[in-house]
Amino acid sequence: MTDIKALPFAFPLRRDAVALIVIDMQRDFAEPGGFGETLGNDVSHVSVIVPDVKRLIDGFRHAGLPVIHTQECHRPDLSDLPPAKRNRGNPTLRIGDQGPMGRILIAGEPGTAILPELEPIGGELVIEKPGKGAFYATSLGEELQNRGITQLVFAGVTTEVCVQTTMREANDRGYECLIVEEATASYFPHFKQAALDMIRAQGGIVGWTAHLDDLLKGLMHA
Ligand code: TIU
Repeated sequence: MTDIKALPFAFPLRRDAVALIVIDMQRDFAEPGGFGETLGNDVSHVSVIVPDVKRLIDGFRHAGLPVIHTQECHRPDLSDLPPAKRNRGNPTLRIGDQGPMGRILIAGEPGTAILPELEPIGGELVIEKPGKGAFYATSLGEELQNRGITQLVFAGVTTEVCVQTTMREANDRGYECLIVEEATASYFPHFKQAALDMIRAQGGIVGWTAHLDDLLKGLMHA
């Protein structure tokens, strides 16, 4: 067990039980013309964290610890896309529409892919998810159980939407969850700050927050 400097108190990292989960670092959220931009967002808030997410992924890989990736996406026939999600927000392009990077948020389309800098490598689990939370309508819970994973370190986007939703799902399922501040982003910096504050409030009601350098230092001793 290695104590990681974190808030609201040290995180007891166990190398036999921990995995990194990188949420939705997809072109559709980080590049112009994708889903994030069709919702009216400034995607530069997402692209700026890519080097720090890469450092975190590399830290786990070098330590020989598992890395899991998620992708928010839907089937080409839209059978897993509720109208309530497709129609929300009156976007310029809806999920399933043809955009400059292919059909918006559809499995297999160029825009749906994970950013090339952060591409999964052989053997890493990739979970395609139709919801904001990664446990909903996916095999994630089963996959974690099969691997004996009980601690999740979170990175990815967006902090208050898919990351926080998944962290809350995991917390209710008994996982110990930690989010790395520099490796997550929101289109709204004040929402990122609020989400981090909410997660670690009340004695870590949802989980822990830590800085990237402290997590990486801990991984070297794990
Ligand atoms: N719009 C927004 O903030 N997020 C999403 O739609 N999905 C994720 O967070 N991945």
